Amino acid sequence: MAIRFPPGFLWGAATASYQIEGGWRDDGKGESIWDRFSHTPGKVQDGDTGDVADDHYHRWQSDIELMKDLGLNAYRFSTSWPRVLPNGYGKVEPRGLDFYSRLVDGLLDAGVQPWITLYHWDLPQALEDRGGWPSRETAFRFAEYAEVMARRLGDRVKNWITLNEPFVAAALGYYYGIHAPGRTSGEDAAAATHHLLLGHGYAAPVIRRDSAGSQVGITLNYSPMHPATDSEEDHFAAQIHDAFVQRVYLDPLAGRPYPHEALATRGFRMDMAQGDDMTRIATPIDFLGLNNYSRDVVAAGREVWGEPSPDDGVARTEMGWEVYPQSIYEMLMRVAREYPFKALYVTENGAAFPDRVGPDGQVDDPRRVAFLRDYISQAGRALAEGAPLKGYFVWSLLDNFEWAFGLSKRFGLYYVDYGTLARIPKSSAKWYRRVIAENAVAGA
Ligand code: IFM
Repeated sequence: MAIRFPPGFLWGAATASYQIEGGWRDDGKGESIWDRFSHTPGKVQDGDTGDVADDHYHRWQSDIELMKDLGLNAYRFSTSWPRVLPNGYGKVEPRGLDFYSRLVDGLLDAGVQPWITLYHWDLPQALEDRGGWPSRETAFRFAEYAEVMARRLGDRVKNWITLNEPFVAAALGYYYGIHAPGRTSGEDAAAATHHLLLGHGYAAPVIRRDSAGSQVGITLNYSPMHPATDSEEDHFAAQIHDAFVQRVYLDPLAGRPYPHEALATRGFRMDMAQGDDMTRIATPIDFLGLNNYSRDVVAAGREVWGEPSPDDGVARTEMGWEVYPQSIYEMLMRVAREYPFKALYVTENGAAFPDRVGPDGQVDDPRRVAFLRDYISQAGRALAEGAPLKGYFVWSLLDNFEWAFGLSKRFGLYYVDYGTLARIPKSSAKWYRRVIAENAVAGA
């Protein structure tokens, strides 16, 4: 049975600056924490870097053609802060800003709505050197950067996302140390969490002021937390993990306090708020973006990011993440039920599989087609049951630099040959083109 979506439902695809642009030193761009991290031996698989990545910085025009071929309504991309402000603040690099301005014009000419994410993890290294996100100053620098972007692009860009997955930026970057800048301090991670949210709170009204009529939101990662067994301990562990990964963002954005008690069980103290910080953080947003890939199965004492996946015969993607389509439904229903956000967008959903170019030069990826079909169907189910879901973005348009995994994981609708940088549409691209054209997804 086909699941139909309402007229005007937004179909998109997403990318991020460091993951696709390359051109890491072009046109006056400053160093980002990911440039520094990926150039540090041992940090990224196979020593890969984003120096070239998909070379989108030079191939953006032909990449827009790919979007046109798909019939995308919207393209979510991030802007690189150090490309525009090489020192993180102060002097603007006009060539960096011009790049994004040309990209936006190209998208609009192609009939594709630009959706900008201002921070997708590539902090200027100069700001990390001054303390990074654990420093309160970074929140104010972020708002200044948002102002530069909104002033230049706000006449044409009407959809803005302040931050992508602040949990990942704070926890993986400052606590687990497996992402840039590679720090491992609970205190720093807690401070980074607060200052990321504060940066969002200061930036959102600035964007609204300088981009008339725009919609402003923030994107969080979300995995339903399921207890591994029915034991009380596992139920408790799942609740704590939910607070640690999700509620620590959702609650203050909705005007509630941080989930202090739950965080304290893991030794986290969120006591760095000053003055009207919590009111700032709760500044009204027009939509909430949610990224979903799977659920987490949480057992007491094992609620650690990056645990090896149990060898339990469950279908998994190449990331080791369980294929669990209902997770997107559970996420949308829970957020719709418990939080007051008026509009929800799935701003990322997708899967990595070990795609290969066949002898006929084609890339057939039936597992990704099945994955997307089943997840999108579950999103449609949530919408039919009342979740205010307005749109959906596939992660990702192109295979790209998957952070600590380097170029080894392929999430794209388009395959990228990293030797020639040629793009090849996978079967999933052709399948998604039909979904967009029909505004419907055919059942299994
Ligand atoms: O590639 C990332 C993206 O940058 C943020 N969300 C998850 C994706 C897959 O890991």
